[in-house]
Amino acid sequence: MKAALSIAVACLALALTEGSVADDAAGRALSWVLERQGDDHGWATESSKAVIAVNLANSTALSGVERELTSKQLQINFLVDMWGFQKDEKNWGCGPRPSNMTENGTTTTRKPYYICSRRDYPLTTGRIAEYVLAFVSLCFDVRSFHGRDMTAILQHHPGVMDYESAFVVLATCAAGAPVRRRSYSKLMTVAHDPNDLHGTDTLALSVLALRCVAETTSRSVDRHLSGPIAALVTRQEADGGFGNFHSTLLAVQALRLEREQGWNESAAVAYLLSHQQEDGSFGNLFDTTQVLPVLLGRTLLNVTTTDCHRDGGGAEVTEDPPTVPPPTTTAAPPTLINFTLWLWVGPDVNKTFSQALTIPQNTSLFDAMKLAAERDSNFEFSATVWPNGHYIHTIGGVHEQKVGYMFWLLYRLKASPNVESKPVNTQLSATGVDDVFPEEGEHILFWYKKI
Ligand code: B12
Repeated sequence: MKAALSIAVACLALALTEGSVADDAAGRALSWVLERQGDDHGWATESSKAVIAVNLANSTALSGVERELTSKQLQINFLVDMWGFQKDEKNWGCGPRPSNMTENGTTTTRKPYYICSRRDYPLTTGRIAEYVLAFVSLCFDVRSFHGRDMTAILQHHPGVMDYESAFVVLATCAAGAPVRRRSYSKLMTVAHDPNDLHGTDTLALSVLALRCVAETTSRSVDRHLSGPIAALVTRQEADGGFGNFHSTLLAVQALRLEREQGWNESAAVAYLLSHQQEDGSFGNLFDTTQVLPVLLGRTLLNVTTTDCHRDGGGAEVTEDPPTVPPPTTTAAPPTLINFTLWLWVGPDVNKTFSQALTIPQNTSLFDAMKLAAERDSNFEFSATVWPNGHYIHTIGGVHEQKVGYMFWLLYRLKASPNVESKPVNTQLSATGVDDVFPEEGEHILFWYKKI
């Protein structure tokens, strides 16, 4: 009995320690996010993500005038997005445009090797859903927003990707609007058989969305959740994560909400915490805003429980910004590495192109692709700029087709790709072109295929 008691006390102490470590980590992450708020009181393209994160982390962090100004800026962002207003390009971090070059008295227009524009940061269904969640977290009536019902806009654009469909159900439900039976029935199928690519993310978000529907719309949905939850549990890996950082933070939210026992929560939280940097961030605003609420035990569904009426409480924010070590500079000449960039077009690989490239070590794939595009027009590409970096939608004139589920997918391979034994999902890169740094002898493949 005594032994059992001391084990229980030890467990409680461990849980409290784990809790306070996560709280401390969240406090530092919150300070980091708040420090990045712009003079216009927004966070540029990441405003809705940041508003959701800050409101879920600490309902008084945005209070009084600060809260009013942040809400105003978010409304402006949304309305500007809705009206397709062309904002000043330099605010959107875009790359080179076609430029005029004069040589020996002759002016030629230099073709851009890649293009991105404000128009290329489209207001997708997922982003509208994210705006809805942000406004709900600020206690706006999204069903009567400047004369429009934002949830009706969502229901009319349910999204093509399964992840988007889950986001639409989640946001509509969180906004207290009726969710169509057709929409959540589709999710029940998705949750039982998620597509392999990004399957964990889609599964976890579907569980969150269906939980909301079960609580508000149809109790019968409850009995369809046990299969997907069990499937999610099996995706936890030895390192505590669920494949990668993003999948893990979604899986943790879903399993916590379900009060599921059969998984190792501490290991999952430790996995997330291992990604925290010295400055309190998790590398960038995208990742930091996504993980912040999770460290405090919140889920996206908590947007409905923020305390919108408590004013003037003052932000409980750590004031001292952590010191960032100055970057070290090395004068040594860069080490060069050789790798091969491959393009495969079509599920049956109707066309292939390859190019051997020599680049300084630690050059991003994005920069290497610009070099490849300058040398060979088959490698010219266009990218959109999302909060998490560049997303490649077109290469060599071949555009992605959302409706046909044809996309450019990125693989990292140890040897040349072989049409007889095509690459598999485990060889997909876990990050996009900005965060892939080709290594000596590597083969990197962009394959245009159906997912
Ligand atoms: C749907 C989706 C896709 C679709 C995109 C379809 C489309 N054109 O809209 C498909 C299946 C094609 C796809 C492809 C890839 N994806 Co993806 N995708 C997602 C997913 C499941 C949902 C995104 C979403 O709708 N979010 C909601 C909206 C509101 O947020 P958003 O930021 O505005 O979302 C947009 C961007 O995220 C963009 N997008 C989607 N994938 C990627 C990947 C990168 C690197 C970038 C910069 C942008 C981007 O499309 C979204 C809008 O449709 C997320 C999962 C997640 N947890 O976020 C992964 C995710 C964003 N994808 C990821 C990855 C790694 C990829 C690939 C690199 C995989 C690969 N090896 O090929 C490729 C991109 C290659 C390329 N061409 O540049 C990672 C990004 C990791 C990171 N460090 O940033 C995520 C987080 C999945 C994960 N758990 O790891 N993806």
